[in-house]
Amino acid sequence: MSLRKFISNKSIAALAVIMTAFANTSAFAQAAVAETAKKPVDMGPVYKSAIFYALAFLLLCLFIAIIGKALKVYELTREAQDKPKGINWNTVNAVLFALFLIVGLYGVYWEYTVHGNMILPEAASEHGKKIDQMFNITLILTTIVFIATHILLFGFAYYYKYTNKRKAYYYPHNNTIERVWTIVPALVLTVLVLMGFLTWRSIFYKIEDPNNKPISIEVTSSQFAWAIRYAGADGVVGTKNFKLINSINALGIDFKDKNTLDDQSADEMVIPVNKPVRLILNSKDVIHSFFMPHFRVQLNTVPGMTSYFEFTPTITTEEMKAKTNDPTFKYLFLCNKICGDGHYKMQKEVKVVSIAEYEAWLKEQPTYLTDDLRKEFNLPVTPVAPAPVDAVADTAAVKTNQLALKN
Ligand SMILES: [Cu+2]
Repeated sequence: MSLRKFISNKSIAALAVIMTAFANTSAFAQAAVAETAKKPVDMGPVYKSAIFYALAFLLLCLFIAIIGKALKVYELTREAQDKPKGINWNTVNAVLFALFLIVGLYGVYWEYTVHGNMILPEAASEHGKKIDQMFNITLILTTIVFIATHILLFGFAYYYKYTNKRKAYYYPHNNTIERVWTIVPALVLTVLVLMGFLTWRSIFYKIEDPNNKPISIEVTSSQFAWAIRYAGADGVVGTKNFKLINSINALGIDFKDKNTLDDQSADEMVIPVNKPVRLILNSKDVIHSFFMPHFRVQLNTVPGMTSYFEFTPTITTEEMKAKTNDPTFKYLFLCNKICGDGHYKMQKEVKVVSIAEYEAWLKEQPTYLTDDLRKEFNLPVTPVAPAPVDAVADTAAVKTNQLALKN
């Protein structure tokens, strides 16, 4: 069989396949129309369905395959007629590389300008500013390196495309270049790592201001909820023991410890602005991650182990609503570790308020100690009025409690 005949046979076969495919599609379409006519179902706009995109993708593949085949036919025809090659694929590849660079760099610019606005608002905590500064320095450095290396990579592929006027130069090794591209990144990374280390150290090991002592809040994670415990008037979150966990004592609080008697439970986290907050974090079942994105706070909560984090909120919820121009703005804390199928439910609101609002809110929160728990721990059923820590020793009620504890 001659080449020309082979090509035409092949083209007819390909055409037949395409025709069959289109015929089938139209048969499908007819069937679908008939079906829709029978019972009208509102499927929403067509572009919202996954099948639409799957079909569009298949159609694109088919289109590319047809173009590919047509080009092949064109080339084979030229070859059969002993004509020089019609398409210089080296040039096509080189131009595609250059196009990819331009489109890619525009994509980077677009990402930074359009999605750049979607990142978190400014840090709402003292140490958060340092974290953001570190993040920005790293981002600027890596962006410069990213753009430079990609211009070189795609630029070389375009500029040094194959031509029979030039021969490749064999250049296997250069010690100076090796030294430069080893030492420069090593130095930059050393500076970045040291900066990270020193920033982290300044966040964790800071000297406590005796005039502005932190308020303690305990957060316990479990699948799939958070329990918040405030220290109460004494400022101390009392001890827990997992062996005491039962249906009425979900956290296993040890009420033999007098520091627990005024501990309060809360459904949301309310914290005063410009006052340090000491978080006491632990977990009842698996490892979760306590995450407060706006305050740049994240720490694992680990069963059998307590972790701590101290931070100072600097922007109230109301101020942030104004700054972000979003009246629905809410601070959140959430779980940042896939801990099971209900993981997505693990989030609670954080409200940053003035100290006066905080104190008023705290008064409304119930104590963990209920009458049932008083009975279980042999404590007098008359509730103990929360009192300042200095006055606690003088309170008759506490004396009664201590007596009860001794018994
Ligand atoms: Cu989780």
